[in-house]
Amino acid sequence: MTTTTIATIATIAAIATAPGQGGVAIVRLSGPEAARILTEVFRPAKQGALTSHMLTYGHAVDGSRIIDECMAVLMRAPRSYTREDVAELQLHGGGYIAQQVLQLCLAHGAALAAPGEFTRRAFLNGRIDLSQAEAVMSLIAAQGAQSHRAAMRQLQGGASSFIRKAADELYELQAGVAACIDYPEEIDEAEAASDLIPRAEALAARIDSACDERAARILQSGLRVALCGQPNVGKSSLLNALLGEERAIVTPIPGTTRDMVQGDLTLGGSIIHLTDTAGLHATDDPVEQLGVARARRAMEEADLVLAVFDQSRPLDADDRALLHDLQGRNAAIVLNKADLSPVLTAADLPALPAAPVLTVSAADEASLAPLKAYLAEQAAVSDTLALTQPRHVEAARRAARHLRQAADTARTLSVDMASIDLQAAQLALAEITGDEVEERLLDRVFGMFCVGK
Ligand SMILES: Nc1nc2c(ncn2[C@@H]2O[C@H](COP(=O)(O)OP(=O)(O)OP(=O)(O)O)[C@@H](O)[C@H]2O)c(=O)[nH]1
Ligand SMILES: [Mg+2]
Repeated sequence: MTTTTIATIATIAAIATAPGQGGVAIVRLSGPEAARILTEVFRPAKQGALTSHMLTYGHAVDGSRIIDECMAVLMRAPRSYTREDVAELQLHGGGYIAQQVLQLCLAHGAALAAPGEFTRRAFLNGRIDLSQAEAVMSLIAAQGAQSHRAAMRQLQGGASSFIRKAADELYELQAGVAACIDYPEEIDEAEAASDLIPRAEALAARIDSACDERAARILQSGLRVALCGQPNVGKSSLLNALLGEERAIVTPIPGTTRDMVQGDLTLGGSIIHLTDTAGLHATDDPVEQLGVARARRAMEEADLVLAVFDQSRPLDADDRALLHDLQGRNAAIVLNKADLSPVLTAADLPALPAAPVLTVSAADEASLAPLKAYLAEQAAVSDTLALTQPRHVEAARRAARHLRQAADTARTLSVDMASIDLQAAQLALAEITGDEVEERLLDRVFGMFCVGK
């Protein structure tokens, strides 16, 4: 006789709201014991069973001791976030009460939820696919309208439908290859290759065109902008003026900023991460040298370099060296101190076709409008982008590479050998929606969530 062990699903619990004081704190439960545990820790004001999906007034209790006056809701499976029974207690905000109620739930048999475990269950129970689960995390992390829109599109299945369409097409290619392998006397190899090659290449091109690493990164973490230039040109003053606060120290002494000073602002619904850096110049001071090395690193890592010059001074050798460094980078030239009489103008600068010249005065807020408009434009990402997560873009690029490899294999070796590349492409696409995932990938994705979601 064989014995089967049925893995019992734990009922998980966590505080779903952010730590700290607030109007409301929510303790959430999910799993087969959620309803029972709720009845242990919640006493409705009116006697009677809790109705599913109905908010009920009552008290959080530990036996006869009242912990809080609260609201509770039970959402019976499958009409819940996780598709399991879910219960929530809406308590008064503040860590102490929520912690007490959570401990009570644990004492009544719940297990503490891991980060992202509620959403992981929603995924495992088929309510959402992996890309939608990640969209939940992006929604929570969204700091501006642009990343919010992208996350919403993804949650509504934007990425999934693009990937599923590509996967369907790929299945057709795979079916063609399988037929060629199964019926070699009926299907001509050369004919099959001439069908497969252009279709695999076209699909690879379509997938590639949906991939924009820069856009995915900007949506995820904003546009990284480095303010660079010689000492005293007004980099820190510009940082402060753009942020609208005195974040960095400003003095007439060259070499004031030594470390990087950072701040975020929202322009046109996008997040801009500004980094003010130490003035670039040759120095014997070891502290300044470290600052200059950091400034160079910030320049390397930036999506956009704002090269700041003092337009009341003529261009010197160090300025020319900076202009030279800008070649091949995404950069703009900012001529600062426009309120002083101009010595340096756009005409004195060597031609840098890709770098616009913007004249501003950190001392005059209105003069910053064109610079702000330029930053907003740089951070804008198309609203029609199908893939908006770096993980998805990476997997899609991999799928496209395998497809091109399949075309090559069909051209140089044989159609049946190409089936290996097609299968690899299919697996890469399935990673995005989570149709084919390893436990490790799930751990990585859901490990980035907060506890309680
Ligand atoms: N007139 C005028 N003065 C400015 C302007 N911007 C900055 N300054 C002055 O220029 C001096 C240097 O400004 P900072 O912002 O500290 O310059 P920085 O580029 O950060 O200098 P370092 O930190 O030394 O690299 C200060 O005295 C500022 O008040 C401007 O637009 N007009
Ligand atoms: Mg400074």
